[in-house]
Amino acid sequence: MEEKAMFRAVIILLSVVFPAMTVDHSKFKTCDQSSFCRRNRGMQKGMSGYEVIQDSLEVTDDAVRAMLINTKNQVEFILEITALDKNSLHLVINEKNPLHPRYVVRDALFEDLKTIKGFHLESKNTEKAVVEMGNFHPASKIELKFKPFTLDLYSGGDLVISTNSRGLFNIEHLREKKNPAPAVDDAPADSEESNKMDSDHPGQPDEDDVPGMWEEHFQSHFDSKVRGPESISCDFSFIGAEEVYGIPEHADNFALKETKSSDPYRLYNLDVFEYESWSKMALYGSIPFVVAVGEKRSVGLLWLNGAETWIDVQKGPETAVMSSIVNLMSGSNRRSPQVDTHWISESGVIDVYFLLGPGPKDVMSQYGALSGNTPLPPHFALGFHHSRWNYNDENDVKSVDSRMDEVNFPYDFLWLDIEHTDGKKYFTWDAVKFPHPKDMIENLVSKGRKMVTIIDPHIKKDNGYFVHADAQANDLYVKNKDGNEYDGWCWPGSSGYLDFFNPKVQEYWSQQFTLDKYQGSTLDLYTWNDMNEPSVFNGPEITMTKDAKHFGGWEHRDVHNIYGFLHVKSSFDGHLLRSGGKRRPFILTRAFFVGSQRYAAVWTGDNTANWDQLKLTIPMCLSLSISGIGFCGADVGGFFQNPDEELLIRWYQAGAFQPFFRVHSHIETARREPYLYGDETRGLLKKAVMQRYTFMPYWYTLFAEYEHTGVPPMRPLWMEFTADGNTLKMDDQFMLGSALLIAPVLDSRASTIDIYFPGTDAEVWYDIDTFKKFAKPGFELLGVTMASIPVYQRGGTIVPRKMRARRATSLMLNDPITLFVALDKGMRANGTLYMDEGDGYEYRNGKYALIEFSYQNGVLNGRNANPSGGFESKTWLERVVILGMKAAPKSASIVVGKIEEALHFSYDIASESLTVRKPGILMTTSNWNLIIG
Ligand code: NBV
Repeated sequence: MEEKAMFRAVIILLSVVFPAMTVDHSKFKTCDQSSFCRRNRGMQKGMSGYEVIQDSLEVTDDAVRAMLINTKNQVEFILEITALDKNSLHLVINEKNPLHPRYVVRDALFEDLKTIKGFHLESKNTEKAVVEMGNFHPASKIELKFKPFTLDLYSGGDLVISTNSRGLFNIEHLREKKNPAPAVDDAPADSEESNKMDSDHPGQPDEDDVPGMWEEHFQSHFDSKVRGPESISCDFSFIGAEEVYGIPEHADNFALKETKSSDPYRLYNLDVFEYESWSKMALYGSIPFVVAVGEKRSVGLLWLNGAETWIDVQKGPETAVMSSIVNLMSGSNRRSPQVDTHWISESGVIDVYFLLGPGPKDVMSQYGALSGNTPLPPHFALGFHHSRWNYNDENDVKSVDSRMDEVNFPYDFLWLDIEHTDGKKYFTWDAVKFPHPKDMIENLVSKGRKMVTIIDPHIKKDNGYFVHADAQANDLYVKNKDGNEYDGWCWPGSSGYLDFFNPKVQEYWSQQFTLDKYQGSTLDLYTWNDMNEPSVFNGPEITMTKDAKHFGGWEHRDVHNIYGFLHVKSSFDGHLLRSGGKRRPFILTRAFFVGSQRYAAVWTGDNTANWDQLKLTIPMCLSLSISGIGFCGADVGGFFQNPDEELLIRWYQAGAFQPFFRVHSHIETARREPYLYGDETRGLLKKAVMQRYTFMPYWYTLFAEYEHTGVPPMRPLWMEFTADGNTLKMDDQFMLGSALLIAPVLDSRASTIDIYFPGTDAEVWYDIDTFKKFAKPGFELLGVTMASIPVYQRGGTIVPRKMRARRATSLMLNDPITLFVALDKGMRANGTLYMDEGDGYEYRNGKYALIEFSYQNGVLNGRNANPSGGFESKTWLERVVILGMKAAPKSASIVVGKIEEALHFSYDIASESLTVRKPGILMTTSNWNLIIG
């Protein structure tokens, strides 16, 4: 088919698949339409009937082991608990003698997980065993109750997580199909009947003949479940928790809502067209991880499973049961808060990590230790990106680039969407539109900029396409249930899907990025992995059929949520391969799973240009951030539809303070490059981007710290102000590191904004533009104009910035620094600045500078904490601005060793700010003092 005709066909197909240009709910399953969810959600409390076989209990220095039995059918299970460094426990429960092996997630977690010893049996009677974990801080205890099986975790004497206390634990053991065939879930497609599907009689999980167990229909799609039922489920209660957060990706509030009168939250990587605001529907990625936050402590729970998963959340009445026990034990009358969760997955084993905190930042570093931290991105990736579907040809690219320069609008990356390829064959270029890709890229690079091309995982079944030919010759495609090549419909038409579960495929894919293979590419061309849920236009729920087969014989059902993870892992490896490990990869992905942060940044997919979806950028990115994926962002301006100028300005302003900052939009939207707007609007857009650029040293320092600590740059307020309960439900403000409070304007025609200053009376905040001081915690109604980006620096912090305007961040690497020293009420402040070459891995050999700043008693000290690292930089200290200075000083001087030099300064009484000019020292100077006399 000719390309234009093909494109029209795809659009027609899409309009059939998605008729009303809004989410067509009938295309996506509810819990009731997913037989395993229906079965498990239908369980009544206390029904599960699993017991610990007392004599089987074995406690050694390094593990707790026991056998469980399902008393209803006598099937046995093995339970094992081990401990990981940094206060984490690992619980695995698997069938003792499964008919076939059950899928255990590999790859997702960090390779070097270290278990630690220290279990000790404290006591055992006929009801329970108590095991101490002395090596945890605070000391922890495990209480294993026998009948029914319950696992309670205590930390520092408090019950913090209870497993199966509501009796919803269940593992459907693998079994032979009975003869005659059990009832088939064969309600007619699309009928009301099919939507009801026995919801009045959900059936009990240990019965063998429940509809939907052995095969299932959804619309015109048939799922042959040759292995029959194999779902797992378990309840976990978080005692003392006020709120629970995480399990991205949903376009919903940050604090998880109760699901009593709705469907559970769903984790199933899906390409949802025009996704709705404030919805629990599954979106492109899945991280089955929650953080439970309470007044006293925070804990985390990772349910490591790559299959379709549903999670119920409940607070309130259930609380009474557990809290009354706790209160009885503690003698307290106060009802302690509690959040109950119920997790249901279609297959796999119970594979759970409990992260015992006790603080939210501890949970972040525990999760980072488990799933890996985000590696420091190349410096320029933190700049401003401009994209659209599509820039049409090389002339278009050239013109966009030069028109940005004509109006002096800074940017770092230009992106090319699917139309740049030869007929949607990735790793190729349209020969007419992009005949000289290397020259095109070089032209951008000469301005200090970079380029990205999109590389999707579906492969056009075209015999002339080398990837397809290689895939067929080397057996690299996913198979259907009969063992033939799986065929799905995507952008190129009939497509094969590479089986990234096959190590051979991972290797093959990586090799395609090498410069000799990817013709027209250079080391300055980066990668965007889209459609990797995987998106299959004619598949059930727009994705791959669950009975498709992967390497090792696993069904797609077992691994669906991991597919995109392995796609980006292979792309990341490809980037490393092409540069011989010398340059840092930069990849953007839409689908994700536990650990994707090790390889890629994530954006929130195809949002829409409206105010709700601007608001959603904050909770969606916070959910990703606390689930390991701190390098996140949303399409600025909205992907679908055209934002008016006000919305676009506000979106730039919010996006400028979110980690991944990219404008992107649908092929049918009007162009929105900043030079197309009048002076006023363009000026405001530019101001937002310039603000971003001035904070580059701070962003880069935050990302450098992130690689080590796992604490994300974009943070919920409660991560910094744990004791402030008012922050728990906050969706419209966030912290950038521990120094900046960001409260973007998110409402149309706003003339005021109600800002919440968190913490106690001890805090003081400074407006970063006017230096106005706010010294009282609580809400404050402040006036805003279209130019306002409400950002406040916390007293007690020092933030490094670069105040000179440049057309790209790569040109700013050696620019001088301005330090903003925001004094706390005790007239003190601290901060850091991390610097390295901006790319490559020499920093891992120590070639970096880490400057630690502290201000007290009128002296600002700077010291390079890594003076022997060998990192040289031309960056010098241009200015120091001290906020909260009550009176003008008499003198200012800089002292290095024995040399003291007087400096010019000016004091502004209205804003109580002191500006000291040109201290002039190199930032890498090992030790210096700036003395305010
Ligand atoms: O490749 C085209 C688009 C892309 O622009 C967008 O960012 C992705 O999320 N892609 C989805 C496919 C089609 C969307 C309707």
